[in-house]
Amino acid sequence: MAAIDFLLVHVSAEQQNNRVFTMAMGLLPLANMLNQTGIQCQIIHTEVEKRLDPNFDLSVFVKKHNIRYVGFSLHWHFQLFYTLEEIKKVKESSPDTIVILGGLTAGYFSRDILENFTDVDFVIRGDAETPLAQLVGELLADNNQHRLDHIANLSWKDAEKIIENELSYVATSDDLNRQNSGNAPLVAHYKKYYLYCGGTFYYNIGRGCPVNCSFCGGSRLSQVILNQRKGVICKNVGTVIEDLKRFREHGLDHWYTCFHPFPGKDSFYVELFEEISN
Ligand code: B12
Ligand code: SF4
Repeated sequence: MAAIDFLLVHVSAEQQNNRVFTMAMGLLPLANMLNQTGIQCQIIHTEVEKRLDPNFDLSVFVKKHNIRYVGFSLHWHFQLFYTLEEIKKVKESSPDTIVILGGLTAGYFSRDILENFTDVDFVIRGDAETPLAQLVGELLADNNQHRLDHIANLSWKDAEKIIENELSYVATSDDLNRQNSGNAPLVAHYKKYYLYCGGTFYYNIGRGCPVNCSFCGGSRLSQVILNQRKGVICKNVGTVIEDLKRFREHGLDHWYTCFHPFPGKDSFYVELFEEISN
């Protein structure tokens, strides 16, 4: 296996009737972005690994491969306990490993997490693309003078003080258009992972939501609070087609989406599906 500079991890959760198995969709483009800048990044889904090898232990994997940076995706709140348990074990066996958290739940509870869980070094709140690239750039730079105060959306510790940099990076449609979301092999054992997801890949053509369902943590209002996102953003049809083609090249042609950006106006999807049928 090639050396891994940065590992992204999804930890599954099972609580009463709620099961969190699929990874946050945003992980694949993040991993791809890091790889494009020459940083070897891989995604590990701990439950997939355990199904393939019941003795799989993330902390052993991290130590064996001498992985210095591990990013945990804490998106769904059900994952909180399980993710922190894995982090504890990783830090026990590899104390020098730097742990970075991201995802909706991590972002909202960044201060509580940093205050109460000393094993977590950084939390990226909201959209992560530019902040993660900057953070990894700083951490990998060949000096000990890391400058962290300029990295948008970053929460970190300076001695015992918790510093929350401004939540000023909000991804734009142009950012999404530059992303490659379909590089499925970046997920270890991706064929098994997608098989366990019912042969389906989850992929949204944009971010945000135009409405406010009262129960939803991703509604228009929630997005303002969590991500500073004030409107919906969308990829253009051409780049969506490119992503779908990439998934297909990796044997994945069953797409599930959950995104309705323009209520009452179906022209985007009509155009997209016309393109797909061509
Ligand atoms: C699409 C969607 C789904 C899809 C696909 C989910 C997926 N695989 O990502 C499906 C239908 C499968 C789904 C299922 C569920 N969902 Co859902 N879903 C959404 C929805 C509508 C959109 C999410 C989205 O657009 N994401 C955008 C993508 C690109 O970004 P992302 O994946 O979040 O990743 C970015 C950041 O989070 C961050 N990031 C993520 N991980 C990491 C890790 C690191 C290290 C870093 C630095 C950054 C980082 O960086 C990424 C890029 O910026 C939201 C509501 C909303 N409008 O936001 C609810 C939402 C996220 N879902 C929610 C819930 C509760 C669920 C379920 C638990 C429901 C249930 N009880 O079964 C399940 C969980 C299933 C599972 N994981 O197995 C809640 C989460 C609330 C919470 N904080 O826990 C939301 C907010 C809706 C709600 N009801 O409140 N969901
Ligand atoms: S439409 Fe979906 S994402 Fe938007 S607020 Fe309602 S439940 Fe949440």
